[in-house]
Amino acid sequence: MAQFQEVLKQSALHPKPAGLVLQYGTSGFRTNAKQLDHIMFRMGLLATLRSKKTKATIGVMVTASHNPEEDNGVKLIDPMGEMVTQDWEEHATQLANADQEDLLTALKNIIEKEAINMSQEANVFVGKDTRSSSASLSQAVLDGVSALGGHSKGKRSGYLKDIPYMLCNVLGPYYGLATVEGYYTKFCQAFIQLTKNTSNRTDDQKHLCLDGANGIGALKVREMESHLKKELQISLNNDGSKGRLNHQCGADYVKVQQKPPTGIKINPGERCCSFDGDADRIVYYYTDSEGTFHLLDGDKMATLISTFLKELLTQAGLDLKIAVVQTAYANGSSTHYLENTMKVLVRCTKTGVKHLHHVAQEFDVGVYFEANGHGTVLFSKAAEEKIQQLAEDTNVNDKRKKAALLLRNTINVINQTVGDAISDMLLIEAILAIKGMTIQQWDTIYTDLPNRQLKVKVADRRVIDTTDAERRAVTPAGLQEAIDNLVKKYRQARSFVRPSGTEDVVRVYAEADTQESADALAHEVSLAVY
Ligand code: NG1
Ligand code: ZN
Repeated sequence: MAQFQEVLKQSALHPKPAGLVLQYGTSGFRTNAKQLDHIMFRMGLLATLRSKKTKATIGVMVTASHNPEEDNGVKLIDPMGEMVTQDWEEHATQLANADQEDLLTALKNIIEKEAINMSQEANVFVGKDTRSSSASLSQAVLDGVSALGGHSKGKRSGYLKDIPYMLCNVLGPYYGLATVEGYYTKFCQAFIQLTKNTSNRTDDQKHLCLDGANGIGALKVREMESHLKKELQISLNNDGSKGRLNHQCGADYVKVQQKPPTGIKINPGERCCSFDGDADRIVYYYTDSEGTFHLLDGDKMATLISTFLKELLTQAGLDLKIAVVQTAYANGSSTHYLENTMKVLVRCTKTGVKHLHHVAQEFDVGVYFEANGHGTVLFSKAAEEKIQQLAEDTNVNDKRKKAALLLRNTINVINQTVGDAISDMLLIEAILAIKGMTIQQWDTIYTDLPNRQLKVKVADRRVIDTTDAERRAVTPAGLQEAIDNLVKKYRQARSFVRPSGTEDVVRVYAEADTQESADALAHEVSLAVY
């Protein structure tokens, strides 16, 4: 077929380096940008097939999130903003690793296995972050799409040049609003509605210090600012005009280093937050009058949000099941507080937002966050309908009505398709405004247990297999027993190990009653991993 001839011709311009093997992991393909040209072309091909199969638009995001500037990556997004299924992750790995001369065979295998009708039209939406390699790599995706006769959506021969990948998030439920303007309007209007009668909010609370990690989120916040009508005044640092992406800044740096981004002057008590490079993670922080740094991570956000929603559901008299979904990395104090003080159902699942998203879908209201600041809230269709009905009901008392209206606007400020730092920021800002709460007051809801995360390089990280949402190691034999014995030596201690899904390392996590104990336990456990 002529189509396949074109694939052959184009693929010669995007050759695969001999011997290179890459795996489609938690975050798609991610490695040094120099190794990714053929992968991008092939993911353009695969996205076109996926679009033909689903008869819907597929998103391709070119980004390596919080990784350094020299890396890049790519992941495919299904029509509702979700990650592609396991089967298609395997197709991606196979297509990526096929030798140049076997590419057509690998492609035809997928077409056959998935019974794809090749005459079906295909649409692919390509987005990219601000890395210097992203322009040519996203062009390689587009070459793949056009080689198989797919259409790519957007401006200028279909290339969404300056629209960030995060807009792929609005491809799904908010399809009608899948433009930059639509995105700003929807979220900012909801924010303004939520904060408009907040008598407890001081002018000070309208000010927020933001570290944009020199990434795409910074550019978008600049464009969005006017829509906020001064209801939120953002002083934007690391806006991409000088510094390098994620370099000594950004959510990952702040979380892992437990310190503010380099070069930003923070006044004591000032409320600050950092996005990661592709703006799907956010963490908050402040320094106190003694200069001590305080981090408010994904667990603190999940706690604030779920407490707020639970209170509103109670006030509205709505019997909806709410749960918080966490991973093994959630601080033990947050889980304890949610279960014992807030009496909220908590579920623990494997690392990676797709797992959290999946579990959150089981509830009327599912709040999910990874400790690193990646998360959102999901509302079931039935829950949204009940809230909507109550908000429109003229026969309910003022208290219930007010709660229902707040819930409705809260739904509108949330990007339910996937974690989105801008929407999460507006949600947190709105809750703090409504509660008249300072960042210090939010921080003292519970006190984090001191913790430490380490990376260990091993010959083959896959020898470690885990169970119980990654909290226990099944193999190699004896490892879990060794960890259990080490944990017994410390108070309020917990530790686990798991192979990373995005880096060639084993991650060690430990928490205990003091920082010294957490550090010592993490160190001892990492020695047991060797
Ligand atoms: P791995 O490398 O599997 O630990 C990391 C993060 C995840 C998730 C993914 C995708 C930690 C401990 N792990 O996964 O939470 O965000 O990257 O970016 O933060
Ligand atoms: Zn990210």
